[in-house]
Amino acid sequence: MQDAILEILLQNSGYISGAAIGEMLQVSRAAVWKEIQALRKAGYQIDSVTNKGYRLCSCPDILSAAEIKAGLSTRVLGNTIRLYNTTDSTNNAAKRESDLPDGTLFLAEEQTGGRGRRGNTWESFSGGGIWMSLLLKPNIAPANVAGLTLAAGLAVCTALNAQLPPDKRAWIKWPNDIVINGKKVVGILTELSAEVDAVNYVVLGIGINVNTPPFTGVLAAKATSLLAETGEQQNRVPLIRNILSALEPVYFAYLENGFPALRTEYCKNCITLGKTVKIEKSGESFLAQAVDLGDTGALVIEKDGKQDVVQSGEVSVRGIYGYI
Ligand code: BT5
Repeated sequence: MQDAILEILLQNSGYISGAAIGEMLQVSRAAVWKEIQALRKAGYQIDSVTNKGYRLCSCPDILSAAEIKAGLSTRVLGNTIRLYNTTDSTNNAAKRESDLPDGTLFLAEEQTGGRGRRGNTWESFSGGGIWMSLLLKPNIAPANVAGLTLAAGLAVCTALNAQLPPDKRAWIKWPNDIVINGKKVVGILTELSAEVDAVNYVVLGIGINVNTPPFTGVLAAKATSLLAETGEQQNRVPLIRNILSALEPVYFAYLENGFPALRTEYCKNCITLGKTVKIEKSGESFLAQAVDLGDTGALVIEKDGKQDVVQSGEVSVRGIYGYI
């Protein structure tokens, strides 16, 4: 009921009486008052005036499905939302509930077993981060699923740049990281369940360090947060909405026309191109020039005057002097 009351308050810019809310939800005014108290306790500022009722003044930076949905203009992404205080990994949660509809969004305040690619761990502090996964049911060949990581990277980069100051521009480090000032702020993990020639579902996991505490140890040199880069707490709910809104057209464009539909925009935002990179492939590592992206989103590299292509799933790319 708390979510339903919040939804009503979010839809009303002015005051709405306890009686009117009670009527909408078929509960007593006293029950409404109790839930309003609980919302206040959770950090929502709700003004109340005799004879006028309640008005929502501000929301705390806690994730709320009702708040995300209130200003969401997407057709598919985020239509259903599952929000956890704690879960092992939102990617795992999506797999456990893979019968939910296409576009279902899974979110958690904390992940106890956040995962990166190939068995890597993903630090997922409690509160302050966006740990989200989208359950997708695209009608594409399994071989084309890897490109969804690139589509997600482009959308997240666009959404971040819309709210970051120009001197803190976000860039895509091919294939699946977003970096600011040379440090990783976003990681993307795409997982697939498929038959030989058909996709059952895809889980697109996105981790964003928003207001997370400073990194220590080895991560301090290569990871950062939006808070650390801008010096300001960022509100996560509008950012989640902006990511979903940026992702949906990019996702549909990719489904229809593949990576060529995104290539120009992706290249504009990709910091890897033009750099000398260290490619780590099957236990071997070598230096090469990153020159272009092919029609499937594979990285075109040049080594000893010869061009070659590396696929996102098979390599790690590092800068020669640091993370990028
Ligand atoms: C990734 O893997 O970057 C994919 C991360 C995906 C995380 C999301 S959160 C929601 C969903 N649920 C999950 O369980 N996962 C997804 P990879 O390219 O393998 O990078 C992992 C490496 O990044 C680690 O080995 C660390 O070096 C570094 N790392 C770990 N935690 C980090 C963090 N919070 N911020 C920046 N770098 C981190």
